[in-house]
Amino acid sequence: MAEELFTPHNIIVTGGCGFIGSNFVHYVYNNHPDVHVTVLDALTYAGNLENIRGILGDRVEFVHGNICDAELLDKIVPGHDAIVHYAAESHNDNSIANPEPFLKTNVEGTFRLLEAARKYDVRYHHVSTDEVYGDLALDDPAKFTERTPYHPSSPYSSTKASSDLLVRAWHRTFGIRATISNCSNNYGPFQHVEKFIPRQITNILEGLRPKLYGNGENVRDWIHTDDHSTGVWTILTKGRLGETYLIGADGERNNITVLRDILTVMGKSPDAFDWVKDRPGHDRRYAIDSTKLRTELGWKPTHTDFQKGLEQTIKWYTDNRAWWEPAKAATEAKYKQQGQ
Ligand code: NAD
Ligand code: TDX
Repeated sequence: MAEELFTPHNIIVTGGCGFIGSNFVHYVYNNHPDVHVTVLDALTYAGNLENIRGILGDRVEFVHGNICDAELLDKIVPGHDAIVHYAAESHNDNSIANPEPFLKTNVEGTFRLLEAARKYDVRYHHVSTDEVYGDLALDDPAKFTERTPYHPSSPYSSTKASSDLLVRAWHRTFGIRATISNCSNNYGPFQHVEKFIPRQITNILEGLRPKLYGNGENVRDWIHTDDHSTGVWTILTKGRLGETYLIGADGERNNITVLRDILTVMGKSPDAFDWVKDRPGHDRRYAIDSTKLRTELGWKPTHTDFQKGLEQTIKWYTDNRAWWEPAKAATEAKYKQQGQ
């Protein structure tokens, strides 16, 4: 296993009140007690301070602000030794309905952070997605690797691809100490009810029927968010500067299989769902080959029992209605308008 090349003490986590960012903050809090975390989050519709409230204190501090705010970055970045950048507009359907915030946050926001990392010589890790590679055919044995050409399909994935390219240019031209990770679909606690798995679970809990896009055959490569956290930590501390690493846990499943699993675990008929309008430009299949991260840096996922992870996630949403109920009605109203 590669030696730690970088020992962070005082990191900024952008988007640390969102789904994956807040799970990462919990991971650092629980596993790296010598590390102080400053969460920088604008608390958009997707951010929720409740996700980290229980660990706020000496080791986890919260700053309410926007990553596009250069003056704010000038105030908070000095004194930190790394930025781990999770903040984003993250939902494909929203990017189709209204792309502009995606350009602002994902492209301009990344630019501002890169400039701050350059000015204050701070290590920078960029959290990105496998969607930058576009999609694969359902019957193609191939998976994405770090060498797959960029070919994004949606406004969301094209802004994430743009941000990755900015990071590469800032590393090469200005020498900023940067790494990039591209991860597959995450699931677990604190995921917004707009996303596939939480939407279906909370629909069932509310007495609504789950909604499946298109023919349900689209494949996603599921990874538990805790495995994403260890992947990012491994790259932050051991990754080679300027490199990209793919994070994935060999979790390919089509949507209809996942939906039927959810229905079955929740005691419903596996056919008790509605077929709805497909997503425009809907990517068919994502699949990650994470050999580089595994062999070069010695990472491996540990939450690979998808059935068990799904059952735990269903239990989490069942036990935490107060967390998701405030967002549910507005989310479903938006989907209804879109015919989904
Ligand atoms: P999320 O939508 O749940 O959370 C995004 C967070 O960023 C929220 O807390 C929000 O308030 C904050 N934010 C948004 N705009 C901001 C701004 N301008 N300034 C400061 N904060 C802002 O997203 P997520 O699903 O947790 O995704 C986190 C990151 O991981 C994103 O960069 C996403 O592209 C990437 N990613 C997600 C997945 C997935 O399956 N969800 C997979 C691979 C990569
Ligand atoms: O109600 C639904 N019904 C449905 O069939 C929803 C919300 C989704 N779907 C389908 C669309 C996708 O094929 O389920 C699949 C997963 O959808 P999302 O949860 O919206 O995720 P996806 O578009 O795959 O993108 C996610 O993974 C990659 C994250 O939202 C991105 O931030 C990440 O980069």
